[in-house]
Amino acid sequence: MSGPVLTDLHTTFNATHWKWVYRCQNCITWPTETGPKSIPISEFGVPAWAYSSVAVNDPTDPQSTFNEHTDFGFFGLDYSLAHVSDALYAVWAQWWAQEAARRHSRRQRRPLRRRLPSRKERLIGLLFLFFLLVSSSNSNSKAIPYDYIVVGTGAGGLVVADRLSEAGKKVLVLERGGPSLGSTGGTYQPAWLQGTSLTKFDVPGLFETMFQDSNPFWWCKDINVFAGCILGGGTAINGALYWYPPDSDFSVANGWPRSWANHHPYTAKLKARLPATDHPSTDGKRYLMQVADVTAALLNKQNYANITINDVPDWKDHVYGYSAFSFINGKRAGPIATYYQTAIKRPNLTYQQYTTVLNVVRDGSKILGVRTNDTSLGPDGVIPLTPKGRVVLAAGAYGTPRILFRSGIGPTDMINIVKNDPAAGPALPPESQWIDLPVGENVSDNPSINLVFTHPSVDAYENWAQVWTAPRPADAAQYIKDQSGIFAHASPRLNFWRAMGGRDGKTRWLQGTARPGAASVTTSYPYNVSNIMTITTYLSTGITSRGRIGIDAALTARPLVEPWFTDPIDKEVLIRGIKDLLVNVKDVPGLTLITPDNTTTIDDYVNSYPTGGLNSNHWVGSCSIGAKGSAVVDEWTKVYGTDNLFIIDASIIPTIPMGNPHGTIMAMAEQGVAKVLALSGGP
Ligand code: 6FA
Repeated sequence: MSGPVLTDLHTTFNATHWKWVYRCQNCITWPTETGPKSIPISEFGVPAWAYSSVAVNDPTDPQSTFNEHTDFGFFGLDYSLAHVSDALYAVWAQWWAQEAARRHSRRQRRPLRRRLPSRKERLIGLLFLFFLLVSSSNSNSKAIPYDYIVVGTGAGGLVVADRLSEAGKKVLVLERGGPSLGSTGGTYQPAWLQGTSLTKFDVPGLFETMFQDSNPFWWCKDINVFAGCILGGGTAINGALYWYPPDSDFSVANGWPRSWANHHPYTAKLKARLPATDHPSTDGKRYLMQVADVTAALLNKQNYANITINDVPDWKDHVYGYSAFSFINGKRAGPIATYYQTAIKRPNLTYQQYTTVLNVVRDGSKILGVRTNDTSLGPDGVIPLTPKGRVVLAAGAYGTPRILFRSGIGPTDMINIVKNDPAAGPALPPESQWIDLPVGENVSDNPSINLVFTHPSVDAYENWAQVWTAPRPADAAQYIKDQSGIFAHASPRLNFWRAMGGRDGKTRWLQGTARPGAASVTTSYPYNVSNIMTITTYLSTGITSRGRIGIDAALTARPLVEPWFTDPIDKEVLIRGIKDLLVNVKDVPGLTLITPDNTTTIDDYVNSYPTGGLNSNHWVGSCSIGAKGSAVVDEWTKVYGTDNLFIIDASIIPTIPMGNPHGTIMAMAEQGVAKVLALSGGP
């Protein structure tokens, strides 16, 4: 046998679910253009699922063509738990085959009758119930109350935790993931870093391996887009492109209350704690810069100005500059190496990792505490607030809405999904206390399109495929020695922006990011893989498309309406921006566009781009700030209809910021936490 062999064993379905048990032989390894690929059968892996509701073009033909899937996602699976001996497996497979035959013949003979449980089965059931009762009554009943409970340690949560504890409040910080940087107790590192305290999360040059690892424990497995579930959230695993916010990021025109417009004092606080760098290597030099030179040559033909981008955050039309990062001393820093480090040292702050908040516990509008998955922290996992205490949710654009739905806050259709869940439903407040708010609506993310080029000067750095297992020895040694060299950069090398008018009279900004390597190449051209580079073009501030996120029956957080190109004018503008950019490719000697190639027009390329590929992981807006009736939080970041529940994370940002957002989120958090502290009635 060589190819896969599928044996149908058992199929069941009801009104909502469909289950197919089958045996798949020869399915662990399969050939690809770059050599065989395998399922990591002894480790943790991230399989994908996909479906289409459109039939194949000719159901009678096994070779039939079919449309690409309508949706897809990822989920985590520990394959190592699924091992049995060959002999046991053979027995199991044979049993299922016989059972399938028996069911088939039974169904032919008589109507289905339910078998009553035997005496022994009833006894086991009772014992199980007894065990559940005993184990729940064993939970710790000495829960400690806190002034502030902060949920999540991403770009928003760490700033909030630091400033609240600095103000002397008694703070509990809850994070569902574990440590990331070496300085926080993280230990996950490639063999070449053994003997150092540097982890995957510390080393900027390992950024691309976040997407190539067989043990990606940092991704949230119950969110079907990329999201970091680890100390630092997205800032532990992202590309760390870091932009000081322009005024437009907090403008009334972009949906902010007027009281937020003067962001400068808060942005200044952020800059003082975490200055940006566009030369992250500790020796002050820039490395692997061919892509920057080639892209600059292209943009120079179009009258772009070469600037230090963070020196003039408001200048975003026809400018380019070196990529700027939130790295310090050649290592990932962001809020983890800064705000977290000061917060964790304060005796009035308690940090609890590997703890998931399921819902807030409330009596009508008053929040009494949070319910977690850890029953050692309090009865039924509940941690209370002090009498005037407050909860600040900072669980991210997907994590925060889910906590709200599970607390009876949001659209009724989402809360009803929770109600039907056997574990989460009973924790909901009575229906009379549900709070109807547009949680999950008004969501945006930059639509992004990759353009792949080759240029003879470009060093694609083996497309980052070797940096984990077999880095170039001199580069690895240089980085270990003093955190200088190529490994001190994440992959981007140059960024640019321009403003563009749309036929609706609105201005939209186009951002570009250039880097060595490519996520995928589709071309009819012969090309030299060691010379590939990518320019990602995104549409940012000004986009009018909006989507909706929510939860499904498994309580997985996911897009319900994808937010890219719901307004066709966004797509028109991005296509025009790409065409403008490409006009001068022929004027840069040696530069060749290979994806799309000359068999595909730009319009076709964008129109047929896989929707998942448009995702930039820059989600905002799911709990927007704004006026009562159309928003989720007020100008103090307090959730409407509650007395003491606040949100400070990407979800409250009403429109997509100008650049990759973690700088704007941290500046927002500086201002948000100042407002929370200033609002009377708190502890
Ligand atoms: N932003 C940038 O500015 N520059 C970039 O280069 C950049 N790149 C990426 C990127 O490459 C990827 C793959 C991703 C996923 C994002 C990128 N972003 C980039 C976006 C940026 O990281 C996010 O916008 C930013 O981190 C969002 O900050 P928030 O504070 O809103 O949310 P986080 O997701 O960072 O943190 C949420 C935290 O809550 C996590 O630590 C999570 O574990 C925790 N949490 C969630 N639910 C929880 C629960 N129920 N209980 C306890 N903890 C929970």
